[in-house]
Amino acid sequence: MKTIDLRSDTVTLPSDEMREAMSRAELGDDVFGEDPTVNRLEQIAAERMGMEAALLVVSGTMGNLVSILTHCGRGAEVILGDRCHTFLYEAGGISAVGGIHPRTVPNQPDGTLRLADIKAAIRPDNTHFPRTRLVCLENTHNRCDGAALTAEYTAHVVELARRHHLGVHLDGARIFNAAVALGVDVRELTRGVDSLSFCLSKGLAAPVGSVVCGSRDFIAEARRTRKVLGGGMRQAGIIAAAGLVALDKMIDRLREDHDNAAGLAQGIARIEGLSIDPPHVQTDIVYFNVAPQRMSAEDLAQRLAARGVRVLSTGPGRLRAVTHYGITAEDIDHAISVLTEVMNT
Ligand code: TLP
Repeated sequence: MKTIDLRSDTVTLPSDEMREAMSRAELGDDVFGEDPTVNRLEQIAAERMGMEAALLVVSGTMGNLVSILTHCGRGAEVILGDRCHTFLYEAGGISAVGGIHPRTVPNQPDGTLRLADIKAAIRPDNTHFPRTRLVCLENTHNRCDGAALTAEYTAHVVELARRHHLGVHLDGARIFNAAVALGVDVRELTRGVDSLSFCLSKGLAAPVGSVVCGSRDFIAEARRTRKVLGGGMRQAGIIAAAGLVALDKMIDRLREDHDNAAGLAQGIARIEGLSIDPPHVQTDIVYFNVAPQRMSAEDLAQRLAARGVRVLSTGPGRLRAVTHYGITAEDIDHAISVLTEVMNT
């Protein structure tokens, strides 16, 4: 039985071309700055993002942690969305490791933070308060149905942050999904932010790695932070080689994942007992609900898995399916028919 694994776009396996590139990669000791493949990846990533410099890190979690620690000292406060990945799913790293205080404001269903909410959360200068240093955005927004934040919205946040002398960090784990969905160059979505982290190992299908981008000075400092966290890697060109293929070959095809996600969402909307809101899926992430009187989300996920379709149960009555490299339109049709069968038995 073929397994159709829709739990996440992190389950992608590297393409043959990536494996080939990894086996042939020119290597050196990256802690000495001497791995030519890592250096090439960092240079190309920075150019792609319209930033001065870049730094390869192990994961998206490390990318956000390195960035936020580099922006903030202990006791500083970060404004971020209450549904963002850094707040929900990064093991409280900014507090645990950095002594940084998270100040959440509500994420709107489209993944944005209201400008008025950000403004109201900025602390006045008073010895009772932590000092606000940074605003974090997430694009696309994982828990907000994979919504893409527009360039206009990002520019408004950057402008507000500037006025208050705050930095802006962008968790761009899936920033290329946003660029493809909005039909813009990715630089439009990064313009003005002080740092961003994007992942090679999600929709772009590389086996390991994320990249932090920022100014030359910021990245020099971030390199030190990465070292503190034990993230200085040696012959990391092995993974950078796959990352270079990811940037060269895997971006344009994200459109296919978005089409498959839209097809899946349409199929789900037709199945009795399931519902989906909003019905319009913008990128590769599809959240949907199962009527509690029919079965629990865990139950549904288990019954699907027994038939070779894997999705994630993400809360009471709520599930997530993510399309990615290796999932075809036929797989989506099959997944819809399995879902229909499970809901009818
Ligand atoms: N997200 C994973 C899980 O951790 C939930 C997933 O399957 O979606 N930012 C965003 C927006 C993310 O979605 C993720 C991973 C990360 C950062 C962290 O990346 P990794 O897993 O590489 O540490």
